[in-house]
Amino acid sequence: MHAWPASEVPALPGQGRDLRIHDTATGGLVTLDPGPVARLYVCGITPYDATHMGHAATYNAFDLVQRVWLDTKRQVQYVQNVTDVDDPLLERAERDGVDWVALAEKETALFREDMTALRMLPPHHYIGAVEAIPGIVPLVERLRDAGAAYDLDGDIYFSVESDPNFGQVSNLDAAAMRLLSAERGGDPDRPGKKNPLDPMLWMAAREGEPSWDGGSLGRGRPGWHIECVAIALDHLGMTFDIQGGGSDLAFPHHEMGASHAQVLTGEFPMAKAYVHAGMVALHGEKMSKSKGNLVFVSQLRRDDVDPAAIRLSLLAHHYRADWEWTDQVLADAVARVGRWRAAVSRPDGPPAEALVEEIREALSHDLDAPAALAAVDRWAALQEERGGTDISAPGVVSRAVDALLGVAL
Ligand code: 5CA
Ligand code: ZN
Repeated sequence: MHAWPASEVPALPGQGRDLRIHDTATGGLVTLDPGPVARLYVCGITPYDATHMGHAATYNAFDLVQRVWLDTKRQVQYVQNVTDVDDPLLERAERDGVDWVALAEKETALFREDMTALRMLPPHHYIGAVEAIPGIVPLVERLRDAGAAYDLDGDIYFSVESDPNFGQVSNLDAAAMRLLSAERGGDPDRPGKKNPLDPMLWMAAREGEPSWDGGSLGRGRPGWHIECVAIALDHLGMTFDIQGGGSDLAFPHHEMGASHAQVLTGEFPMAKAYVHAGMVALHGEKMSKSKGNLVFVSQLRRDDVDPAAIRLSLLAHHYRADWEWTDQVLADAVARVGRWRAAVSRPDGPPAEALVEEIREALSHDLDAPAALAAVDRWAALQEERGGTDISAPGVVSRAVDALLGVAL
C-alpha cells in the first residue's frame, strides 16, 4: 500500500553521531554501525481505531532514530506493516456493523494524515498483512516441513521449543510469558497445544470470517507474528539494525518473531537491537483502543492544536519512559513552541553551533529528546535575555530543530 508524503530533512553543517540505543534483548546500550544503508522495521498499527497519543509517541521514537541516521549521511531503509486483518479489527467491524475492509482503509487513511501532520518520515515499504499473504504461506509451509510447526484441528501452531534461543528477546520467566500471552492475543489455555505459549501461524478459515488460499495449509488467514517476519525478511533481510515498537510488543510479538526467523534462517538475532518505547497512559491507565481511554491525534488537529506542539509534547518525554498524557503536557508544549518561534524569528542571535552539537549528542545517546529540548530552551532563553549578533544563528536553529526533531518552527 502507499505510505504518506515525506517532509524534507535539511542537511546540517558538521558531523552527525552514531546512534547508541537501548536493546531489550541484551538489556544495555548498543552502538549500531549500520553501514551506508541503515535498516529499520517498525511494527505498524492495527487499523480499527484512530491514532492516539500512545501510537504517536512510539512512532516519534523511531522517527528520531531515522533522523539521527540521516544526520550521519546514511540512507535509511524503513519498513512498516499494517495489521489489516486480525481478530481485534474483525471484532470491531462486527460490533459496529461495518465492513472490515472499509474500516481498515478508513483508519489507515487517517493514520497517514496524522503521520503527515506530525512530520513523521514515511516508510519506504508500507505493507499490509493481506498483501503479504502470498509471502507468508511458504514460510509457514517451511516451518511445518522443518518440524517446527504442527496442526491443531486445522490451525497451524509454531512450536517454541524448536528454537534454542527462545526467550532471549524479552528475557521473561515462563509465568510472566504465560500471563502476557493470554493478555496479548495468544491462547495459552487452548487444549491440545504442545506448549501453552505456542503462537498460531495460520488460522484455518472460520465461518463468517475472511479467508485466503493457503496452498497446502488450506484456506485461512495468517497469525500476527509471522506477518511481521515475512514482511521484514522480504524487504530488509536477516539481521537488520532495529526492530521497533512499543514495550507491549517485546513479548510475545517480537520474541515470537525472532523465533520464527531463527528457525527459518538458522540465524540469530533477527535485529541487532530490539527497541521498545514506553507506554503513554491517560487517567492512570495505558492508553488503549480496547479500553477506550484515548486522546486522538486527529481530534487534537480538529481542535486546531498546532502539530508542532503535539510533537513537542511527545519529545518532552524520554522514549523509554512510561508517562501520562495531561492537558498540562500539551499546554507546556504550546508555550515552548511559542518561545522557540519568537527566538528564531529575530534577524540574529547567540551563536548556535554548540547547540547543534548538544542536540546531536543528546539524541545519539539513546534518543534523549528531553535533553535536546533543554538545550534549545537554553539558547532561546539566552536569545530572549541578551540577544546576539550572529545573523546565521536563527536559521541554523530552525534547520537543526527541523532536521533532528521533526519540528517546523
Ligand atoms: N499491528 C500491531 C503491531 S504488528 C500493533 O501492535 N498495532 S497497535 O495499533 O496496537 O499498536 C501500534 C503501535 O503503537 C505498537 O508499536 C504499540 O506498541 C504502540 N502502542 C500502542 N499503545 C500504546 C501506548 N499506550 N503508548 C505507547 N505506544 C503504544
Ligand atoms: Zn509487528
